[in-house]
Amino acid sequence: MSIQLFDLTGKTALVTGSSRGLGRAFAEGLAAAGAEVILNGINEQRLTTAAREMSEAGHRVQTAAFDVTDDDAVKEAFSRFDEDGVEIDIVVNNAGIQFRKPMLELETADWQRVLDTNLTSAFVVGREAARRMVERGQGKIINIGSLTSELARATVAPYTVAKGGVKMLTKAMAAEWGGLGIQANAIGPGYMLTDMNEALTSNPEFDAWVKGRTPAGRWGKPEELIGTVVYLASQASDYINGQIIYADGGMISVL
Ligand code: GCO
Repeated sequence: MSIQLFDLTGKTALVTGSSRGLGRAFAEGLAAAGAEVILNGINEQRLTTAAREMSEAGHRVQTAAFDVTDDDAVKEAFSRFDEDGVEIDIVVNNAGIQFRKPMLELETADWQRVLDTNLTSAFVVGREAARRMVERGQGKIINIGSLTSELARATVAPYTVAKGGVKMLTKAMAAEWGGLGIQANAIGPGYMLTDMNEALTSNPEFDAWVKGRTPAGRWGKPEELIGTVVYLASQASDYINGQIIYADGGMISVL
């Protein structure tokens, strides 16, 4: 047994939605483990800044701006990777949005937008990546679930449905691609300190609820997900397939 099991030198990882938040932490973790990282997002300026900061920190990083909810844009991005000889070994389907509204007031278009961004994108990007991975007989797909992959919370129905779907998409990928050399697994983060959760972290009642409800007694920091993403991206997890690992300070295990 050696720590080299976790070494990602020579691998290329695409992380969707990675100019900030959890995606950025995933990208930095994979880069620190040796991977060349492709940052993705739709805001070119934010991507360029993130890429510059990561390069200055000594990481190998590129950017690919495309909209993960646009089927054609995803296909074009992968065609460009093909033309440039870029082979994606690891995909982290991280791109996601939140929209908090009680269902009785929720418009169908907002429901759809959340499903497109948080669930369908993982299928579309995963499919394009897997089409190439099966030719090489190897690849790692890491989908980002949530505590809401298992449990509902009022006001976030479409997110909950999308993240429940991400869990089952992960199993579907394992079922179809496991025999072709691909491992598809998911990470289910707990309540994390990110921009997306700003409305929650700044709400004293919600903050107290999270701290009281989580055995760890605190929110998670994005960098605390790095060990899990590196594990799932590496040879160390070659016989793990279709799993969702909750990195949540123990929240999902207790009432
Ligand atoms: C929410 C949050 C979610 C949680 C996540 C915990 O409104 O519920 O924005 O993103 O942080 O569900 O896993």
